[in-house]
Order: sequence, then C-alpha cells, then structure tokens
Amino acid sequence: MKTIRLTTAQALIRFLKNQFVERDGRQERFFAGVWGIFGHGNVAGIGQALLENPDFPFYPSRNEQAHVHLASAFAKMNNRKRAFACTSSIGPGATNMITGAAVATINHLPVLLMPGDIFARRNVAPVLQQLEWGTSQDISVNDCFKPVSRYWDRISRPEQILTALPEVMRVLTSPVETGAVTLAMPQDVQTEPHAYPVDFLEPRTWHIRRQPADPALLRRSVEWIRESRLPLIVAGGGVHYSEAYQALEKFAALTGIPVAETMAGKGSLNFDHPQEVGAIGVTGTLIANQLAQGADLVIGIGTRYSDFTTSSKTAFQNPGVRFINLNVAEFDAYKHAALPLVADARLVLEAWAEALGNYHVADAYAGVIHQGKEAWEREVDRLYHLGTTGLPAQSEVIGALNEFMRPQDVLINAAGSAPGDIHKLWRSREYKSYHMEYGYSCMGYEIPGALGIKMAAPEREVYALVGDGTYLMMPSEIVTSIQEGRKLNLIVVDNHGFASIGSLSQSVGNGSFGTVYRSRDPGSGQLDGDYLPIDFAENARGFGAVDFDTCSLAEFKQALVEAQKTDRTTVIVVHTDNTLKVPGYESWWDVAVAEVSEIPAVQEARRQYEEQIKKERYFFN
Ligand SMILES: Cc1ncc(C[n+]2csc(CCOP(=O)(O)OP(=O)(O)O)c2C)c(N)n1
Ligand SMILES: [Mg+2]
Repeated sequence: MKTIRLTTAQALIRFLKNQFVERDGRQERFFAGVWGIFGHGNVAGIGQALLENPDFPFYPSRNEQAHVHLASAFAKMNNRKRAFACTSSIGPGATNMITGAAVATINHLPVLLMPGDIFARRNVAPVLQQLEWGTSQDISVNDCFKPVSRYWDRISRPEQILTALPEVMRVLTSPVETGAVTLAMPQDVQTEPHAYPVDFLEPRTWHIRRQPADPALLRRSVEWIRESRLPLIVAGGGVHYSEAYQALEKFAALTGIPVAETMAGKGSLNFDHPQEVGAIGVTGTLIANQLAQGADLVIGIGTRYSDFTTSSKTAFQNPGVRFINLNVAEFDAYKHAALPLVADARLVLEAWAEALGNYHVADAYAGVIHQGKEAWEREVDRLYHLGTTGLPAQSEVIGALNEFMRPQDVLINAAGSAPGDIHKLWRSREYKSYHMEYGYSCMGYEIPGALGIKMAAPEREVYALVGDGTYLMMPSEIVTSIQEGRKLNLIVVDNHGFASIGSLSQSVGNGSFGTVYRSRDPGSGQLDGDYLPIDFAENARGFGAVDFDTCSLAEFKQALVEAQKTDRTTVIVVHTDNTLKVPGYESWWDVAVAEVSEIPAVQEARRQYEEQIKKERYFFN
C-alpha cells in the first residue's frame, strides 16, 4: 500500500479538501474551508497544516461561537450540500463553540467542529486552560460537546483519523443524522506523523440519498388523503432540504390542499401561490390557524412539530384529526401517532401527485381557503402601512424592507420579536429568500449568519433584522464581513431592550421586569432610571461599517436607498415604537405561570393560563 508521511493535522486537512457530495446528478465540493481562531491548542498543528494548504481557505473570525453560527447559516443556505469546518484552541475557545454546536444540531445542519484538546501524552498536565477532573484523566471540557453533537470523537493517536473521518462524513452527509460533528484534537497528536495510505486522501464522493417510502404505507396514505375532507399540509424545513418546492407547488395546486408553513418551512411556497395560507402556530396567520383547528387530516412534511407549530398542542382541535408525517427521520415521522412515511419529501410528493390526480378538496373548502387568504393579505397590507409619521412600528419596517428588497434577496433573523412578526408578515417571492433560525432561536446568530449566507450566495443581497439585544450580544462579525469584503445589510431595531420577552413578561404578570435597557436608579435601587445611552450607529461605524440612524419610516426607506450605494457592510439603525405590536391570531404558547404569588397581575395571568392549558391535546391514534 502506497503511503505518505504527514502529521495528523496535515492528513486531516488533505482529507477534508477532497470530500465531495452528489445528489440528483450534481456534484459539489463539500467543505468550503475552515473558520477559526488560533491559540496554543491549534496553532502549531491545524494552523501549520492550513498554512501548507493555501488552496483550502482559512477564515479568521472574531468569536468561536460566531463562526459556528456562520457555518450553520452557510450549510442551511446550501441545503446542506456544502459546509465549513471550524477550528479552535483548547479551553474557552473550544467551549465557545458549544452554543453554536447546539444550533447546528437542533436545526439538522452539518458543521464540523475541531476543538483543540489537552495533551494526549498527559505528562505536562495541567496545561494552560485545562480543567482537571479528580476521578479521570480521560475527560476535558470538550466532553461537553457530546450531548450537542451527532457524532463525537477524540483523536488520541494519528491513525485514528483513518476510521474516524469516514464516520464524520457519513453523519455530516446523512439527511437524518446531520448536525454538529465534533472531533476533539489533542494538541500533541495534531503534530504527530503517520504513514497515511494515499488512497485515504484521494477524492471521494458521498451520495446524499433520496429515501423512497414503504409501498404499503404509501398506498395507505393515499387512501387517507382521499378520505379526508379538511386536509392541511404543514410544511417544515424538510421541504427545503429535499428541494421539494416544485413538487409541493404542483401537488398543492393539483389537489387544492392548503399549505401552512412552520418557522423552518416558511418560503416552501411563494406567498402568492393559491394554496399557501402562510405561517402556522403561535406566530401563525388567522387563516392557517383556523384551518388547523378544523383539519381532519394534517400532513406534516419535514416538520418536528415544535410547540411553536402546534401552539403547544392546542392547534389541532378536530376530535377525529389524523396525521400523516412525511419525514426522513423516523423519530419525527412517528410523532402524534401518525401514519409514518419515513421517506424523502420530493419523492413522496411526486408519488402522491400521480396517485391523487382525480382528488380535489370540495368547493366549499376551497372557498374558505381563498377568502381566508385574501383577508390575510389585507391584514398584511394594513400592518405594512400603519401610516406612522414618528417612530415607526416594526411591522412597517418589515413592510418597507419587503417592498424594497428584490425577490432573490435574503432576509435572516433568529430571535426576539422579529421572528414572530416576519413569520406572519413576510412575503416570500423566491426559494431560499427567507432564512430563520428558530430551532434554537439563538440571539447573536443574525450577523455571523448573514455572512454565512453571503458566502453561500454572493449574488444575492443579504438583509439581517437584528434586535438591539442581539446586536449587543454579537456584533463582532461586522469586522469579519469587512475583512472578507462581503457586504451585509444589517437593520438594527432599537427598541430599548427585549420587546419580545418584555411582552411575554407582561403576559405572565411580571410587567417587563428586567427586560428594558434602563439604568439603575440610585434612589429606588431598581432598573427604572433613564434608557441606556447606546449609540448603535456610532458603534457600527467604529467597526468599519457604513452607518445610518433613522427615526421615521421615511428616513428608514431613504437609508435603504443610500445603503445600496456602497459595497461595504451597512448598519441602518431604526428606532421603533414598541407599543405598536403585531397581534396574535387565535393561537397560544404554553409558558408556565407562577401558581403562587401575592401580585394580582400574576394571579390573573395564572387564572387565564389554567383556562388555556385545558385545550392541550395528546394524540394516541
Ligand atoms: C442567547 C440567547 N439568550 C437569551 C434568549 C432569550 N430571548 C429571546 S428573545 C430575547 C430578547 C431579544 O431582544 P432583541 O434582540 O432586542 O429583540 P426584540 O425582542 O427587542 O425584538 C431574549 C433575551 C435567546 N433567545 N438567546
Ligand atoms: Mg430589542
């Protein structure tokens, strides 16, 4: 066997460089490069190997958590057919990536993490940043990655990568298993040599499979659809990853079955498709939530039925409701006692279209869908154009953005009050133009995520809605966008703190306690002093961005036009009127309220809570 003498890190990088994926006859290089921050845990090993491989780009970030977010967004934009690897030093650099790992895993996005680890040789322990453990020397902080990784391994000898890396690729390219993969890399092992088989480092292509359905269950699902009078499709993220858009468009048009979208599934259909009824659940549209209440058959496609989708199990109230779950993951397919179709969305939608050619929902149901959809579009128009002249409402900012952006441009968001507002109000006009991370809803995702999207689709403009809270958590990758010459359009909504959790706090009787950016009043000792004097525009300028500070809808719209004229990252700060909120539409979210309190508002909230919780359902058959 022909071999080549390389360090573990050199062989690792060569291997990563040569991995390809293939689906539907199209082949792509899987890894687009490595993001990282160097420290003593990776500079001499992986750092040296990257130096020797200039054709495999290294991208320095400002924060390890941020570069994992960036890698997740990049993978999501590529429908999981491309990914980044991420390197860190040992200790804090490594554990900074744990939150990012959880984001990737919960959203089923492939990201390879290579945290540096303590010496395998051990004699010099404790090394700088090593957390020692009295009962074992076989533990480091990197063990914390285990519950947030789909595959976890520690490379204690150079030859172990020969068996570890094929597992890494199997998991990263699996439609079911994919998520964060962690390879802990002890710093000494990274630099140790081995005679690696040349074949191991040759190009290799991984086929991303399209799993067909079990024929008997497929036939039964067709019968169930035929028998249903009030069917509803719930489109989740799986529609995107399967690239089943056209199949869904066709199937919905053919059968007249309405399509509601989860947080991850939004954009499965364009907003003007006749069967598209928009967002479902806690942040759902009136028509989608009304259809869900009465549905006798819910066809979940690529959804894991989070509480936001099911309105905490209150969304589906028809006593005879049944579920068909079409999902690559058996785990999700079996939820709600469904007929489980463990299969690829596109394949089954195409098979259904063929088998159900002569099925169509009744005219009366079609009429309800049509009228509900029209009424909803009027509601969106109302919220887009409230007519404020002072500080705008967030819904007006969203409307102005939607009307300004080109169909192919991408809107990204993850946490705060914006996810709910845009889930309801955003009008998607092209595939992959709506990017929401709501699996982990991680504040701080938006700015690095925007950069990940821009790297995946340089021809599209990327706009991020960034709450002031999110901005304060992670503005750092503005600098990285400038380093890489990738323009981002960041809209920072300044509403003096947490509009979302502030409202939630009020709804549970806590009156916004601890959610508004106010200074501590020396007299009261409480946070009821002046608003904190934060100048976000000046802050962004300090990072090298082009900044705009706007206090009305007219100023905001003008800034959008001006921001187009530069090719540098722009930050448009828009001060909003937080009292002008987008309402909920016949939905509920279970957030447990204190059962014992002296505070009347909490007692009242608890009373209402006990009423609402009665609607929660189990589904057994
Ligand atoms: C990392 C992280 N910490 C805490 C939360 C809980 N949380 C959800 S929304 C929110 C406030 C977000 O504030 P901001 O970004 O200003 O958006 P707004 O609510 O004002 O729209 C918080 C603290 C979270 N989602 N992520
Ligand atoms: Mg805010």
